[in-house]
Amino acid sequence: MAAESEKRECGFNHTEIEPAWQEAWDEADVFAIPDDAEDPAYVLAMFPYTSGNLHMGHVRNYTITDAFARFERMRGEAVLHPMGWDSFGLPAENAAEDRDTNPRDWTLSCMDSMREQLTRMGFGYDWDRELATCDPDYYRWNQWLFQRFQDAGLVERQAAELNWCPSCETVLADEQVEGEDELCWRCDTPIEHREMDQWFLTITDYAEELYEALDDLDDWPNNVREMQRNWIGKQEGASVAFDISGYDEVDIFTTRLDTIYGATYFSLAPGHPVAQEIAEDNDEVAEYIEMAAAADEDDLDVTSGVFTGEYAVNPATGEEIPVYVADYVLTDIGTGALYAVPGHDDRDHEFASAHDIPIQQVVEPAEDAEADPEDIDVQEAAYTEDGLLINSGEFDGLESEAARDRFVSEFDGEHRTEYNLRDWGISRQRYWGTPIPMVWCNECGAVPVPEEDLPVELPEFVQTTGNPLDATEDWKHTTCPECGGPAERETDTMDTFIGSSWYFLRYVSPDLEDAPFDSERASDWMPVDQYVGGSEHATMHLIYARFFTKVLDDIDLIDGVREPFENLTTQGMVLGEDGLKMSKSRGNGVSPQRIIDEYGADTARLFIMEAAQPEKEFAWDSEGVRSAHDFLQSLYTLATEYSRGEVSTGEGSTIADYVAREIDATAASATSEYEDFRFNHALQAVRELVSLLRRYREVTAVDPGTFENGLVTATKLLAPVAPHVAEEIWAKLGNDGLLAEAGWPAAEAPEDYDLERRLIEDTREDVRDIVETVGIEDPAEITLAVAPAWKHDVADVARDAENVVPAVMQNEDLQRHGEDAADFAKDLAARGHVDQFLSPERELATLQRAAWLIEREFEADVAVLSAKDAPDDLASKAEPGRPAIDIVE
Ligand code: ANZ
Ligand code: ZN
Repeated sequence: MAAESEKRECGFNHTEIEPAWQEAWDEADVFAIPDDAEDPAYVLAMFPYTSGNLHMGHVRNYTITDAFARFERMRGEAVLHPMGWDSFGLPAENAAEDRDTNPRDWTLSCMDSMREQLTRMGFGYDWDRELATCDPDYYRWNQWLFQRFQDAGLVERQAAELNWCPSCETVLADEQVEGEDELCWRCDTPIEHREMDQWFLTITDYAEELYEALDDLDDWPNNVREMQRNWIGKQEGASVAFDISGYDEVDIFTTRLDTIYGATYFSLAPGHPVAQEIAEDNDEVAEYIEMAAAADEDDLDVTSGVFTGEYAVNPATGEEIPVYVADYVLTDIGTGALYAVPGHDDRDHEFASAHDIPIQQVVEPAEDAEADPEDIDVQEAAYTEDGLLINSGEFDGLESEAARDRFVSEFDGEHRTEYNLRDWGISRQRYWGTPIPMVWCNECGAVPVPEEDLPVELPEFVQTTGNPLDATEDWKHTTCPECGGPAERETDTMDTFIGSSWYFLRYVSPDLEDAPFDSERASDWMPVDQYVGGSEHATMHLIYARFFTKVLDDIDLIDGVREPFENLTTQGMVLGEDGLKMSKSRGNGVSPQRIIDEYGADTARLFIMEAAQPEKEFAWDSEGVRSAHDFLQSLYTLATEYSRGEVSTGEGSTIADYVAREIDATAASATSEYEDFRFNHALQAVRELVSLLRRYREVTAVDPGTFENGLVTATKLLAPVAPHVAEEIWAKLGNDGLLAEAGWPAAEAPEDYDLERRLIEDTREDVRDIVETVGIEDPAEITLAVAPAWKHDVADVARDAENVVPAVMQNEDLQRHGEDAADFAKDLAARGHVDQFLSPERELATLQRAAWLIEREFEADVAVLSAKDAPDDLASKAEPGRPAIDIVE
């Protein structure tokens, strides 16, 4: 009992200190940034979807940005660290139905509870800049920007396949189609696929820049850049015209023009105009096209297709090859037509095998290729590598690459670049989103809602089988802004990704009423310096935001900012204690709430940051959580005892000098680790410093200046990660003002301090080795002797010499040491490499400062001597970086 209450008395109580410091920060407005700040450090976490609950992934994400923002702030930077809500989307409509409320009220209550949870974690945001995408003051700018994109020619109507419920007579979002059988979520009727016109942003206009600029995003993870490259899918190839008698010439797109001699059939996409034309007189083809249009993407395999009875002329061979219509050829890729080479393409091979089409080899492995030409049998499988041409007339022997170039002119083709990237369909047939600001008029067509009528606000929510906007008659019926006649509002809303494509700009001027953001300030404050979020956003969100930024720059809303995020960190997952992904069904989730209640936010933050570097995943570990908690308590206790005068103080000493140097070195290394986002390394250094202070206090009366500096430094270095307890200690040590606003420790390590550390470590290791191998039970006296200056001189000469021994022997100063110098030179030469060493004076001083560590470890007296003060036979064994060691029992 006594021990327990003693602990209470010394420890901190997180349930008291955490809310108190949160309030203090709030009152002092620590995290607000003035509008006139110049180019602040912009530290941003991907804003959360308003689910109502903070999970561990959020906690990790927001701990990382908060720690970095606090670090930058303590270093004297102006810091923009805002928070907001990605608050549109279908889940709110479902929740509204389940709970008999409406999406708005539901979403607002989720925001309230999440805000509260974020605050309890001690995250420091400039809440004056809070935004929510479902707020009309925000989404009016989605609408306004949509119209600016229209002005810039970046908005199009295009046909797209939608889910249609014939019973509810409504379009359904993908999420409203349930199960393998694709049933309507409301009435369980099997849905149909219908082509309908939708709103698109023509992001493909930016495909080339989005692709090429990835090369310059040096501070993005490579895997994210690679995922974006794949998503954009740039392919350099060629197009060539083929004749089909009785029809227009058909252009094909290919990346393998070198294989043209091997084309054994020709294939059109079902949507290709020539396929449609053929279908007019060919029932079989017509039926196939209809079937393909109705089928679901995954229903048809590669072999699905139909022979048209027509033939195309291969311009290389003059031969006629059969024309097929096949579903694996996509209408909107390339030209929607291709010549097929079953010998060298897997899909063509499968199709040809199924339709008994000949397979012809036209490329064989080159000499340096892995495959042996003898082993290639294209009847069995396609050979898809480059190589040397065969069966290609006068071009046999040509390399694939050269052939691709040559054939462009040979067969009247054109170089052509294609992208897999499609235009961005932004129409959603649901309620909880930004209304697309258009009106449909029978006379005038699609008419933009005039700027002064923005925002087009969402009407009250109603429960219906389809889209609530369609069912709200008085909202839907309006007049045409152009002719004043009766008209209907567009009832589609925007993809929620629109809202997250520019929110980082709104934070710059969140209350601005006449523009989405202050252009001048945004141009100064952007790009975001550090963006942190989940890797699931590697493609969509992070491509859309890049696209928006480029467009906004092109339409002069920002100036010279073409990329939104300079540094990107994608944080790894937090796994359950069992090493598996946290999930409800597994029951291995850890609730942030519970951890905060039990241990406090600081402990959760510290554990998470120590567990791994941000990019890596890690498993939850209760032991690690307790260790983090114990560490915080122990630092707090040490500081408390010191502040109460319970730590005995005395004069400065060599020990104090050692500790002082370690403090500086720790501050320096932790600072550079913070800069590099290696928080776990920084925290490891802090733990070591605190453990050193504890040992210091145990061996001697401490020098108060040094000891207090150590406590303050450790506390400051810890403050970004465990800010509440750090404030508490800071106050305990008698400091005024908030630590969150205090300066970062000066961070100059003593010069070549790593050499000092290595010398000390190596020496301790050597002593341990000797004690062990010689079997010394109880060492009484340990003598260390530093090498004489001439040995250092030999090492210096040897380090730069090509021929070590002659170089040393020709040195006049070293000649005095004759044989000895020559022997040592030979030794060094044999090692092939000479390290950097401290001077003999510095070695002596370093070891003297560290002697207490050895004394403590071996409970023996330690003497550190210069070469001339040491017995000759001992000193002669010393080398630079390796003092001689004598141990007496
Ligand atoms: C002839 C050829 C020979 C091709 C060969 C490939 C290998 P990847 O595969 O990503 O490089 N293609 C062209 N238009 C298409 C369409 N609308 N739908 C489906 N496929 C289409 O993409 C380029 C290749 O995809 C092109 O090069 C073309 O087939 C096919 F040994 O042409 B290739
Ligand atoms: Zn009209």
